[in-house]
Amino acid sequence: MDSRTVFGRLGLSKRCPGVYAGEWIDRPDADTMPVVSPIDGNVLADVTLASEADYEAVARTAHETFTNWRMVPAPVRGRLVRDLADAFRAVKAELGALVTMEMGKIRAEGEGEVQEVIDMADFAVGLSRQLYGLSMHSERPSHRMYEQWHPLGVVGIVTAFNFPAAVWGWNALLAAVCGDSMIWKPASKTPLTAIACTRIAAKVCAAHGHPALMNLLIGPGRTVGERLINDRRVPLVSFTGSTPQGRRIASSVAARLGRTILELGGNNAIIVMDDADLDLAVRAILFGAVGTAGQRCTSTRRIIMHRRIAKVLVRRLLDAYAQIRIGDPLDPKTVMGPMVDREAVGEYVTAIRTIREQGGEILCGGRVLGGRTRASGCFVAPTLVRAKKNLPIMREETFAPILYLVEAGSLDEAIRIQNSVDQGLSSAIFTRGVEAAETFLSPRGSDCGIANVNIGTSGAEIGGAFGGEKDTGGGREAGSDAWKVYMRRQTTTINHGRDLPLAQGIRFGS
Ligand code: UN1
Repeated sequence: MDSRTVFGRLGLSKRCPGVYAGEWIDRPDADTMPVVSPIDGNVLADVTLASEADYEAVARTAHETFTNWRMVPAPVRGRLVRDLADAFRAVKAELGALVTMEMGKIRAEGEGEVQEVIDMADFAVGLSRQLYGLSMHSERPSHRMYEQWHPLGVVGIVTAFNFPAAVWGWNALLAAVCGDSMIWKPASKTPLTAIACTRIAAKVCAAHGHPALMNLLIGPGRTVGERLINDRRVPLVSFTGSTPQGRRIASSVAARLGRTILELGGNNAIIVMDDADLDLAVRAILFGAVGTAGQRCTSTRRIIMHRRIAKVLVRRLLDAYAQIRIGDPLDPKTVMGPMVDREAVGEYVTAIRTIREQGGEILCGGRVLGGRTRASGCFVAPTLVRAKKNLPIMREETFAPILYLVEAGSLDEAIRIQNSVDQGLSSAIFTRGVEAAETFLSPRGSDCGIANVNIGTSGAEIGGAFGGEKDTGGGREAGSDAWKVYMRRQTTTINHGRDLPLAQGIRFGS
């Protein structure tokens, strides 16, 4: 599929407005930004950027829409989301290809990401009839007590380049059934996917009479991002990105007593025990470490291998790494495409230098891949690093296909190493033994938000709550009861008697 077809099917042009507030805002004097494909370095389109005045227009419109949308019954809100699911189904291949062209993940993963939006929409439709509150027994006679969940307000959704559609879907589709309107500020590295998703959403929302439900704001974090974070009309900010940025956003939003959902850095490890099925483990490690060119929050960054199988596992990983097909991510045979841009490649290069300085042994990879077909300069070799001891750099999340291999002599030691980093997103163990598996899942096991057995660290389904502990920020998105953060809880007590008994048996006055 070429970019012409994709642009045509998704309604994109060479100049795309980057602001949507119930209608597309395109001022002729707006600043523009080129979107460069990491595949070949070609400019895909120019995108116009929001000014601070545009922010105000978006925020005002989103808030107005909220005041109407909150009064629509939740199951009726679900119908809009059901139509959204169908609209995304209809362009799954094209939107998946756009993700590939814009940020470089392979076609299968690009389409998988769109599927994640569709799955999330299906989940949200069901949820629209299940926004349950509890009812309690009142201690007072002729009293009824229960809780209900009301829409919250305008939700700010700030997303990263690596999942340019799915993470918006996690938030937007829950927010929509919960009765919230929203403002999406996508990463400036992936504005086209955001524009395409918003175009799809806008059409459906308009058909349901709420054109400004899902708004878009592409612009610099310094100006429009800051406005969003500090805006009291936005009671919830959902942020996906780095830990330092998340820390800053959290403190700004907390200062005005707003809520945040933070999905920040990961530093995910797989423990491979001596009784593991190594076929499974190698396949999971490959997908986790090399998938999306190591640029998922859930990417596998560390392998903690039991000393008894270390030698054979390393040999098998070296064999597997030698066969990874790196190249054009639009080619179905490719397993790893480019990194998102040259800046990301720069970080990879710096990390490789640091690894060498700290005494890590590069077993394979460790270099930028040149050549005529790789003119964009964004292709790198996936890298295996043997670390005799914990290198300081292993504490950091380097967003690149670099995998550290360390040994452990026991399960306890492996868990200690696994938990020794600041981040706490995803984790996994490969073992056939119930004792090791259950210990890993027990309170003294993995300290992460996600803990898997005989499954890698990445590729979670939407049905579970997604997120992590410690420096990962503590937020939860997508499935389970993640919806509750998008609503406000109201506890209600109704007196249907003729008396006014007080709680705690207090007698007041006569
Ligand atoms: C992310 O990297 O920010 O579990 C999200 C996964 C995907 C989502 C990753 N479903 O790998």
